[in-house]
Amino acid sequence: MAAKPPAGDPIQDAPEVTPPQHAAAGLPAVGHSLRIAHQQMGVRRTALTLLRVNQKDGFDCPGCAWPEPDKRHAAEFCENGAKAVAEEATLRRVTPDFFAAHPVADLATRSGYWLGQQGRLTEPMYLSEGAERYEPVSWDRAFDIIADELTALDSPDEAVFYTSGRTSNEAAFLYQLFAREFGTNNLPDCSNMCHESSGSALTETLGVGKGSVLLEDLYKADLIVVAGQNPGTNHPRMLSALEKAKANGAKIISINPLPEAGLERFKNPQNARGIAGGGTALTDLFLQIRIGGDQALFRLLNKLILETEGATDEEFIREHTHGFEEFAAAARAADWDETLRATGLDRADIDRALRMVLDSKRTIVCWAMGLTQHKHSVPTIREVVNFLLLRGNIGRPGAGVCPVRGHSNVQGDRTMGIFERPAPAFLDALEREFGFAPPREHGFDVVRAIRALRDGQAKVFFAMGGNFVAASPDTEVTEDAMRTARLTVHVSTKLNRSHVVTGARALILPTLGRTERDLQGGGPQFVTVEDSMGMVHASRGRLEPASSHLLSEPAIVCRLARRVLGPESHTPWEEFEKDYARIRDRIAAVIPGFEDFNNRVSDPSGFALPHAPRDSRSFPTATGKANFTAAPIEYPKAPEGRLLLQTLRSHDQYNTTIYGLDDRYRGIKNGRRVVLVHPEDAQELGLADGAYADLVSEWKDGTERRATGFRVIHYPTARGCAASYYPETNVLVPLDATADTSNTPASKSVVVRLEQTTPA
Ligand SMILES: Nc1nc2c(c(=O)[nH]1)N[C@H]1C(S)=C(S)[C@@H](COP(=O)(O)OP(=O)(O)OC[C@H]3O[C@@H](n4cnc5c(=O)[nH]c(N)nc54)[C@H](O)[C@@H]3O)O[C@H]1N2
Ligand SMILES: Nc1nc2c(c(=O)[nH]1)N[C@H]1C(S)=C(S)[C@@H](COP(=O)(O)OP(=O)(O)OC[C@H]3O[C@@H](n4cnc5c(=O)[nH]c(N)nc54)[C@H](O)[C@@H]3O)O[C@H]1N2
Ligand code: SF4
Ligand SMILES: [Mo]
Repeated sequence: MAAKPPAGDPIQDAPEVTPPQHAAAGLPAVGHSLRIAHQQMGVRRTALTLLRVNQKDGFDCPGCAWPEPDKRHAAEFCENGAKAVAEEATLRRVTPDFFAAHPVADLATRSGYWLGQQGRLTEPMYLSEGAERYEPVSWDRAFDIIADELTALDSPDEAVFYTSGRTSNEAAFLYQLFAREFGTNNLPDCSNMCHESSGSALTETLGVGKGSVLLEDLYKADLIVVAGQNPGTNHPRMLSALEKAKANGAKIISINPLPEAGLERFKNPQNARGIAGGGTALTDLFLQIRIGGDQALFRLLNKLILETEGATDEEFIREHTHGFEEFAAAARAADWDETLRATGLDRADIDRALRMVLDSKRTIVCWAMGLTQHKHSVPTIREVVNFLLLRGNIGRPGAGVCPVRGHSNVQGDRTMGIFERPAPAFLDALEREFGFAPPREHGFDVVRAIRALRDGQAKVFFAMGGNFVAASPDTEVTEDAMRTARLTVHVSTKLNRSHVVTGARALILPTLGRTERDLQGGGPQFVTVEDSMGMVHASRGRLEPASSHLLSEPAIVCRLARRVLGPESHTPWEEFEKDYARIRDRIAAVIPGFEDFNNRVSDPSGFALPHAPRDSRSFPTATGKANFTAAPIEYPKAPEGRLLLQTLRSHDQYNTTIYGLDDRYRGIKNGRRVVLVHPEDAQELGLADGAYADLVSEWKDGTERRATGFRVIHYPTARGCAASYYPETNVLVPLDATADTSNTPASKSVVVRLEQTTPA
């Protein structure tokens, strides 16, 4: 198995390297984002659009799920938010002429970057069986084609309905309702590849699979631990929150194999100190951990807390928790030597961290993909929970768990029922409200959906957004699996790889983006989203839609449902399409926390969803308490001569959407096929800075996977570790390499060997 850069692509990957930076944002960031925006949408549209991002009467930034502060700046967006908006509000168009000029076989040789650069999709397109090109198709005919394939299935469980995380609450609610009325819980989503490990660990230990802190809590914390997250790139406005927390006296520990510029120092473009001065140093203590060493680190810290007189919150533990004794026994057995091996840290660093932990009365732990995408991610996050429970850091101001979400509405989609393993109470509520019997059997998550396609158990693949084949692991296996489908359908804004690796027949259904006006029979509509901290608010697009042929996501689901389900469905799909307030009425009736939804969402600041551990220190778990847990310590080990590779994001991409070929903070320009290796590891492997190598992943069943032609960059990562960009390296992640319990692909700890080659 080998993956090369696509042939025939005019975009050349030729990495240039300068030293990594030590600070994020500031004026260059704003200048850079405006340049990208101007290229895509011109000066006037740029100004009009960017002024509306995250404003109370504007649209929710499609960039990430970081919450907006209540007092908003006129320019309440960050560099990467501006890029996300420009990507969507671009004036470039992909028309039927484009598809006439480019057979699918040609498009399949293009890079994801090139495909995305072609612009917005404008008309529904159909690839009929055996055809070489997509051709325009009417919406009615498109729904007929889908209905024909769906009704021909032997069982509704042969269909898979994927969701990416930009879909609004309204569209997501309708989509899961449609899938369940059709008869399946096959509702995998990007969360399966993202924060599923957080959801699994938090549901089991705290009873709610979401973060327990609000923005104000960050401002009140004494200590904020940022583990496995690169906010300078992926949640840029989190840096403003960290800056404010520091001004209020907080200390910050960052735990990361890479020294990420944004966590070192922040030059806030929105204040004088950031513009003229040196900015704010954010991190007080940097723990440069080996990949996958976090569980061992938190376990040892827990042991040290237990060994410190008076350091635990005994009353909280007694009143609110379960399983303390068993956990404490495991923690006391934690071993210094093993911890130092697992983490690569030295004793002095851990002692320093302990002092900061003990000095803090209010501690928050924030994390993202560096904690969730390993085989042992669920026990790792459970150990973080143990760490917080020990000192009573759950359910009080300035303290708690803060899994920082990715896609702008990924958390909301879950709340709306996009989940392959829905809770019985949720299904009961659907049944009561809509008068049908929803399927009770669990459906496929992402990895199981790929296996089901591969093995012929799934035949229709429908995606509400996203780029399934590029985002999923084991690219070649996934692409082959997709090709076995009878029909693949993508509701999309932009062209991507998933449109060119298709089933026997394929449809592209173009849809409105966040920035665009959504006019329906009942007048102008808005949608709602939920951010990473459980705040729900409205989002209203204002731009003229990219094409007059676009349908909104709710409209697509409503028309599809009417066509597929016919008169047997008693759901008022037509009414829902006309007036989204009617959808919100039903959400209010089904989902706890949304009572009086239409009324409450008219408050421009939105409203907070209830969170029992945060609000009242009550824990809806099986034991009725917060659960301490005790799992064996695990950490990934690479055999002699091998490295642990993490697959991560550059500064110029949004998941599989590539904005450009630079990774400014890491000092890399004009190329993405790079692998960052510690200079001493590189030396031991005989790889000079600038050498070229293939990355070969070695899986325990003896299979190998290869990605070719990477430039080796000597870089100050932790020893024994390497880093390279996703999605180019997804080919290296075996489909079976997943996290225990959550089944999330373990894309942050891939064992690789580097084979030197000559440059292409
Ligand atoms: N601009 C931009 N914004 C985005 C996205 C984007 O692609 N571009 N994607 C969005 C999405 S969907 C998500 S989920 C988030 C992702 O946000 P992040 O999780 O910040 O994204 P990654 O680039 O995967 O970075 C993982 C970080 O974890 C570190 N890390 C890797 N392995 C380990 C480990 O074992 N332990 C520790 N302690 N650290 C480790 C890496 O060095 C890196 O700093 O961002 C969202 N926001
Ligand atoms: N190796 C490796 N793999 C990973 C990760 C990793 O760190 N390493 N990260 C994982 C994570 S955290 C995630 S979240 C997944 C992401 O997986 P996905 O969410 O499937 O991928 P995206 O790249 O975000 O999807 C981009 C596409 O979404 C479409 N789109 C954009 N906006 C809209 C919209 O408003 N509506 C609709 N209908 N479509 C829209 C566009 O057509 C665009 O091409 O990837 C995962 N895969
Ligand atoms: S932090 Fe995230 S939501 Fe906020 S402006 Fe930046 S990309 Fe958009
Ligand atoms: Mo994500």
